[in-house]
Amino acid sequence: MIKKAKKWRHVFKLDPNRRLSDLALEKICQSGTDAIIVGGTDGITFQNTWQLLERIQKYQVPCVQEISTMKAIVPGFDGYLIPSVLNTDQAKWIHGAHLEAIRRYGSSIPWEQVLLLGYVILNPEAKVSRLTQAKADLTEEEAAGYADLVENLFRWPVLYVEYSGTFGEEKKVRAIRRKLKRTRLFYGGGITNEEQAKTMARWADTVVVGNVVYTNVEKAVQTVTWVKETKLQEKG
Ligand code: 1GP
Repeated sequence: MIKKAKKWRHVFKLDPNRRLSDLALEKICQSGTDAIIVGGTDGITFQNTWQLLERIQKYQVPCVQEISTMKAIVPGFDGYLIPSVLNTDQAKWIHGAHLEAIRRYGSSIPWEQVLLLGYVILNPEAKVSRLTQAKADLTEEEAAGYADLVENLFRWPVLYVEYSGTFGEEKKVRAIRRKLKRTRLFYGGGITNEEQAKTMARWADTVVVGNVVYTNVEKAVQTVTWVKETKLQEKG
């Protein structure tokens, strides 16, 4: 299942720690998005993650968990996304927590269902930025350096440009995109209207939409069409 992530064009990210009505959830699940990511930065528990998964499982849409804390890993998702934050000095967020999980769960980890995401956080105000002590204030060249790191040195499958909560700078996203050939680019952050959705859909293979689900679900649903009707720029 997680191999299908290579084809995702649009995904929603739902936060188990935020309320969403049944009707809104139905609209999101039936929007035509390629997948739902369940995850968030704070207040994530086994229970709220489990409850959200159960509600989403009534629908056909694939549903994966983005793991942010070991305590809330829930079996039953179609796949698991494992973030590794690259622009931090805190080893915990790069690979420390990951090693701890491997030590604890070792042989029972379903590796074929796991996808690694190399995170570059570019919004200094985002909660995730403060939590991971990310050096988010990067120049265009510095940001592009991370793209080289992920594409050419690490050869990781995905680079996730995270602007969580604010719309990103197109120039930086474009500079990152230009370095990537095999690595897939995920973009997330601040998409609330057509222009924003289309701008980032030109550069990012996969566009992640989160917050607007909770503030304007109709707009959120429209982002699926806006992203999918936008032509992705050629790579490299
Ligand atoms: C958050 O990248 C996602 O992790 C989406 O960002 O919530 O700002 O849409 P928004």
